[in-house]
Amino acid sequence: MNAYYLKKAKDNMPDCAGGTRYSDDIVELIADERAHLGVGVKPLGKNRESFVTGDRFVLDFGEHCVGILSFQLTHVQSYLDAPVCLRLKFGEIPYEIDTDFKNHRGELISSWLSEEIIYVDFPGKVTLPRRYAFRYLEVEILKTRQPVKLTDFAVHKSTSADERKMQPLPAGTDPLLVSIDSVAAKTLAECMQEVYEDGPKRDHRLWIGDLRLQALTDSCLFQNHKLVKHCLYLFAACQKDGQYLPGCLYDKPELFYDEGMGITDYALLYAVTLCDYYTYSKDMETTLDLYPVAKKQVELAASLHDEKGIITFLDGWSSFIDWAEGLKTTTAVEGVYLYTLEKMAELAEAIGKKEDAGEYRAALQKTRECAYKNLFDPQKNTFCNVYDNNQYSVQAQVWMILGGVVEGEEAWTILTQCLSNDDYIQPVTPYMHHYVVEAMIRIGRMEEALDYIKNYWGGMVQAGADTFWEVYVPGNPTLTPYGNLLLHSWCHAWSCSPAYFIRTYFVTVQNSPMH
Ligand code: RAM
Repeated sequence: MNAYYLKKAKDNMPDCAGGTRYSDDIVELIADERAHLGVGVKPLGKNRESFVTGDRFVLDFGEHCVGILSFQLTHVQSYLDAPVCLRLKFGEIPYEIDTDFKNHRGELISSWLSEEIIYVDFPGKVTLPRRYAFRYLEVEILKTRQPVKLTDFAVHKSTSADERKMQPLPAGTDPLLVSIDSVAAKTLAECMQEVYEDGPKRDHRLWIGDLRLQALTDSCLFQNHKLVKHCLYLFAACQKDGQYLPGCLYDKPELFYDEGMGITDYALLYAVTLCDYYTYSKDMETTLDLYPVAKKQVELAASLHDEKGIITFLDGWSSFIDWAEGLKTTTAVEGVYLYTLEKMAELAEAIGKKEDAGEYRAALQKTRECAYKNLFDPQKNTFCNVYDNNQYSVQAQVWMILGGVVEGEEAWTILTQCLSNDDYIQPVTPYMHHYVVEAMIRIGRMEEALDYIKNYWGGMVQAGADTFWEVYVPGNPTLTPYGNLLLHSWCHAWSCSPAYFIRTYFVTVQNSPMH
């Protein structure tokens, strides 16, 4: 680990705070066709206080919470002469409470599922040691010899977002946009802990792809530049000669990264995150400090281009782009490289690195030409090539547009012919949908971009989301990259970016950094 960068990361530890949320509101789970995955809730009023073996209830905290749970357990009449055994089950959405965790099958380990069986020896306040992400809590009294009183259920919440800094959208804004913006802001705030976690329920990890969208959106909402700085320094501390930065890292109990977690596009997006950081913070000192790390990512990618000028992958390194099954990614990753080059050219100019800026611009022009020549099929009028086994994908078209390989009307025709066309692999994650919107905005299709946001993120709002999900494919609610929906994160960082779009391009917000 690089000790200098690690110290800088530690010097910039964000503060986490958050109030306490109590609930004694109970709900019943009901079958509801309109609710996501067919499970909704019906309010049943206030909880009673006294329980015996076999009782069960579901509390609704009224909002997604990340924090520590506590409650009071006391006797009703006589002293509790034997331990009380409880089962506590946490759910971000009603479906998780409704589905037996024992039925879990899938690729991710089931220890991520939040369920505890606890034994309480003495009456008093019970505080659980772990942090949970949930809105619904199911409590089952598995064993008690005497009736027992359970009250004062509370979550002691945690976030590094200062929600007071968030400006409201002006009166008269389209209510759907207001809802999308507030769900996005909530999603981001919940994922803002000591790092930008990808999801507070699962992973709890700092991934570069998620970080890029979180930091960008945060700049328009809570402006926690210190958190961005902390995360950028953590990654810088992981820099190793001749290698990209790792795709993700763990910050607890101490900084660690997995050598096998190499994601080419994410390493490049580190540089993009630094460019964005400078745009919003104008923090020259940090930017200059981290610029060499960003530059290294670009240099390495440049050196890995083949004789035709197309990117190849470092041994043992993969790519991400999207969770779409079977997706081939060379074209898209080439687009990420070009997108990064353009941002780095702008950054280099802004911080007085004129020579670098010139080199980035020259590389940009040359590499765009190579990409058009070798990755575009003029007969089919689409990016389809041998590098990607002649596969058609929206992901490839979007990233070529973002890389500036095609522009204007030509780009728009390419984009419209691939969206909703079954011959093409379609985006799966809100992360990839972010880049579809960015591509539309890049070529000036503002109205279409706004409609896209309303349809896609608005679709989640209409299906009852109060935080945005990790995976969402309209019309295909059971699609899962993990073999099981129970392991999805229902408050996922990379889904928070519509607030960035809305506040940057579609609504004028007071004191916005961009207006
Ligand atoms: C999953 C998470 C995370 C993402 C990686 C690539 O583990 O969804 O957000 O960045 O995949």
